[in-house]
Amino acid sequence: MLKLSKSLLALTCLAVSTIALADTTVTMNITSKDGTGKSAGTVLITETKYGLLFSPNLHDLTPGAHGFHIHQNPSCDNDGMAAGGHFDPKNTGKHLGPYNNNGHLGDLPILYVNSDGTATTPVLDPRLHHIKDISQHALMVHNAGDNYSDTPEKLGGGGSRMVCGIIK
Ligand SMILES: [Cu+2]
Ligand SMILES: [Zn+2]
Repeated sequence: MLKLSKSLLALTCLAVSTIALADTTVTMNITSKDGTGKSAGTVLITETKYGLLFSPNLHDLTPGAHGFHIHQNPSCDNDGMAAGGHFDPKNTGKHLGPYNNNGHLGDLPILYVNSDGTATTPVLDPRLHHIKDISQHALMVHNAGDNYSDTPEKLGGGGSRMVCGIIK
């Protein structure tokens, strides 16, 4: 009987490890000329059945809403500008946010920073499912917010690039 329950346990453990979904941790830094300024923490990206979940563990940010995107190039150099435009594999040329299939695939939900400068609330992008599809691109937090539109300002009005990391 003991032997049976042990093998049952082993079988259960095997099943659980087989269905475990992938995750990756992105190291984030304040942008600078060479791309790696002061450490700003990490963002854990997890594959869930609802889409990719981005769980920030960030600090030293300015409080409030910040534009949060995947940018095309795997570089944070030149104050984040080397990352290029928003990840847009379908070449839509449109910034429409995370709940619209006709725009940039790299448009993530807004990241909210607490009054103490930390960001800890996870956000989900329901259009993204596999980490491999976004690896070798940059993950970017902007200084300003994001209205998920190209008007009145292009790219949601996020302005300059505050924190950046490379998705491995
Ligand atoms: Cu951006
Ligand atoms: Zn965009």
